[in-house]
Amino acid sequence: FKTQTKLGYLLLLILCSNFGCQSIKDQPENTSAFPFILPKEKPTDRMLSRSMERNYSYSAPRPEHNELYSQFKYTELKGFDYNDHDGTISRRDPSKIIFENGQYYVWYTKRHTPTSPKGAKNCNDTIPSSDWDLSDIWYATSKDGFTWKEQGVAVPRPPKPNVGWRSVTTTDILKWKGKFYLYYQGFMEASGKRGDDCPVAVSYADSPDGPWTPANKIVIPNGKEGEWDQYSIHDPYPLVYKGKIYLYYKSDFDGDPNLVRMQGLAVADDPLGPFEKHPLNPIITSGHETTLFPFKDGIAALVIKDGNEHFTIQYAEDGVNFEIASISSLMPTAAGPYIPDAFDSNGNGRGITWGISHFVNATTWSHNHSILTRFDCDLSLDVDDPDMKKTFE
Ligand code: AAL
Repeated sequence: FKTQTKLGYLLLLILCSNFGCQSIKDQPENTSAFPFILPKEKPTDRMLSRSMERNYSYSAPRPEHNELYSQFKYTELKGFDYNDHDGTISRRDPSKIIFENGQYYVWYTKRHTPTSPKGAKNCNDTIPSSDWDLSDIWYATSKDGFTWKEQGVAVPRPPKPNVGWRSVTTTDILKWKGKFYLYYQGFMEASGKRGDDCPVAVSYADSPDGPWTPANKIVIPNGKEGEWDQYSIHDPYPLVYKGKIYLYYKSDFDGDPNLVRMQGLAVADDPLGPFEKHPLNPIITSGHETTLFPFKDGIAALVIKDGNEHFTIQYAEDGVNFEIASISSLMPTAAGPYIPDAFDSNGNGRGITWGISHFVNATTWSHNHSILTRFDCDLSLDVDDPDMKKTFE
């Protein structure tokens, strides 16, 4: 036994000297204090702490000089009525914003029910279980992005047993070859009764004002049994990238004790499918709702709310392999940015400066409703004074 223990220690020593301690051992000996001006290039003549190593992996030493860093400013929107915020009207999960016919367009989940949500046990055909139960997809237009006019329903819940008969929610817009496509979650059961295990459906139109024709089929199916996205495909979010439709979505490992939310990608040549799920899925390990935009020749993502990398802004030069570009705070929930080049696919993404997100009033079930709000940020390459804009002082 003793010989075995000694051998064990010896092995550990060899392993440690070869692997564990290697990076420190191989570093240069210089341990003198850093000079008073932060070196622009990563020093090679001295030892670096892990944190200093990492600091040289960001694009700038100060976050506000990093083009993918921003703070976020919020402004109340004009034009939406909320019934004195009694919980009977809710608007949430806005789409990205597009500019057509001289005005901005946004689509969103709207619930207008006789009562506020009462939970899965107390819901029925008219009483909602959750904030997004018994909802339809509505749209609004604006000339300035602050005052909006609600235009009406774009995609109503279809009759049973079509996809989404219980609720249609969480939509996003694609423009492809002159036509418009709205992707959305189609609930076949109340939220809270595993109705949230829903797939994605699509409707299409020749104009952003509709009329919208439902394809009446599942366009992004849940994963097969045992796959990470077997339970749900949420927050469908299409962009056009490299001449194809890149549709990002959220799903979750059915974790114990909680769901572990991550994001996947499905790619298609035709808006009605078939969509091919990316072999590297999940491609973002954090976040909740999806918010992405073309940036330079890649794709940037606002990663918010859930996961080890929540409240970061990330970048993938191939739209797939995301890295943390910056860490932020008070980021917009369920953000739908105005993306002028969302469907251009020209390898020259310009970024974003504003959009619409939601705030949830969830202090009690009975008053659970959400409101849409405007956010402003500086994630645009067209605003290039690094000392301006990044902080809203
Ligand atoms: C959201 C989204 C999806 C979920 C629910 C409604 O913010 O992630 O839409 O299903 O919550």
